[in-house]
Amino acid sequence: MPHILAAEPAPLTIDPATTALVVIDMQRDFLEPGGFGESLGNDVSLLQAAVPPIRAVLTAARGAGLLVVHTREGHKPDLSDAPPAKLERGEPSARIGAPGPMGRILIRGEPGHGIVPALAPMRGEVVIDKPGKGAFYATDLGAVLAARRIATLLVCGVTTEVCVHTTIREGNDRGYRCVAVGDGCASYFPEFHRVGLAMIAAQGGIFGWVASSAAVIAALSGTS
Ligand code: C5J
Repeated sequence: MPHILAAEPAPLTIDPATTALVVIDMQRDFLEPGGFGESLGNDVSLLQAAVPPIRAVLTAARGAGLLVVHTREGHKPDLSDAPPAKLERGEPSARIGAPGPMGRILIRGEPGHGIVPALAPMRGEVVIDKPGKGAFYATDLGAVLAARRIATLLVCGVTTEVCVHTTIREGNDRGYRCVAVGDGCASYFPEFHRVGLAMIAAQGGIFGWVASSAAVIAALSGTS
């Protein structure tokens, strides 16, 4: 049954049957103390703040029978799916494929590439390994969503201005109604998080909508 979701710039109707929750890159290397993100000098507590809201939205989404998709950013161990322009960037010791505190940086199968235990995918949930920032690029996400006739994406995860934003832009261009779950997104840069969300809902919702985790949970439980 469709429900009204309170959101910016305006409320929208969501139907659980055609809505997916997409959790972007909640990976140990980005979030955990002692991981790659922290080794670069970032305050990972800023990203950790998104875990409880995402956990609550995951529970509500599972309860409402939504398609749940988790993504992980990373590359094959031989780096054959990583373009030179992505490999060349940063200090050599902090580049993709270099040894990091939790294994090779952004390499599939390494400990740091895994999703944080609090948000571990459940059996049957889709896990998309993506080599880019957007979840549609070089993945079968589009086919997965089409098979379920999904029209609306509830998007959360990290980081707001990079992989969440790119995925919402990709989804918007593909015709999906994209809703960023604001407090379920986070960035190492608070101003990028704030402005990133504002950009989505600006100009009448130029890329989509922004809603709180509480509003999403209320809509999914039919109490909004
Ligand atoms: C993500 C990044 N997931 N910031 N990656 O946003 O490099």
